[in-house]
Amino acid sequence: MRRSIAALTAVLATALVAVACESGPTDAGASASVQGQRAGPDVVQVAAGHHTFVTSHEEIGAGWTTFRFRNRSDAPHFMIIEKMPVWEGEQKTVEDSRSEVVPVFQNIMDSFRDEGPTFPEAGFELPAWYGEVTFVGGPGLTSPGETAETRTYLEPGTYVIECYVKTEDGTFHSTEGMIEGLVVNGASNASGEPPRGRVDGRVTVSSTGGITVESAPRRPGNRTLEVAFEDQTAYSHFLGHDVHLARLDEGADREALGAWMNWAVPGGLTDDVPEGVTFLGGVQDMPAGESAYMTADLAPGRYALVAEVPDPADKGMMVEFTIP
Ligand SMILES: [Cu+2]
Repeated sequence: MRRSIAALTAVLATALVAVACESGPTDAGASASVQGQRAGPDVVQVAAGHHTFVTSHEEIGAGWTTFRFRNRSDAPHFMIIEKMPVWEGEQKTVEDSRSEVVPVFQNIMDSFRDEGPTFPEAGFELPAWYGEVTFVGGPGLTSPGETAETRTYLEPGTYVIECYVKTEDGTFHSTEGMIEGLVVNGASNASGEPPRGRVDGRVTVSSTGGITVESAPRRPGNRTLEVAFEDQTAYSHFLGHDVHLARLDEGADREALGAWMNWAVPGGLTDDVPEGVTFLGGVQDMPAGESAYMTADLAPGRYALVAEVPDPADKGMMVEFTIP
């Protein structure tokens, strides 16, 4: 099951990851964290631009790693992290995703829109190795101007980061170039127990129980939530479940948000986010039994935790909490 999820998810994910070097870890801007967390060998800064990722590191040590994800564009983005397999003795890389996965997912999306394939030569079949890709979290949906942090454990390997939000005409951000590589080498980053600082709440997600808020932050401020994946599966959009945090303004339309959370329908997961919804990050798909941590600035108000799956409310995967 994990394989099939990974395979399909990877296809989508591959569509959009671009990494560039924005600022080094010794940069003044980098060391003064927006979220108050100091820079270090276990912190990677990522700036999302117009269909680009600019990262502070292209190679990092292994261990618990915080991705500080700043959205500097005018569209929503996320950063799913995919561990690439060794297939028939060959390490797959971002180049393989760009050439064999991204075009196929775009063609699949084109067919959902009753349009001819953008990449006719790529066809509609994902490569066999795609089934061996493992999704290991990464920052969730983040609205323009917002900063999100997600801390996840990375073992040594070759990774791809990507965003598969779509433009309003149905082109994946990954197709536009928002897909990049990341190498995790054999050295430990020597970071301590996860996460740094305290944990203010805990959330679980499962295919049978949906999203459960075991404990929620009780006060406004910079707050960290543990997100634990009790299981993982593949839904009708080929992908597994994840958890995104959204602030809901007065008048936010829950129904519109639920419909938007499915990439496989026209209008779903596009640059056009439902009104009154501001995404503040989250934790992308992870294997069963694993956890990651998300950190966001929470003002008093109403919040939703929602999965990027078809009809999340019906699956118990759209729940709310309030910061008084
Ligand atoms: Cu994007």
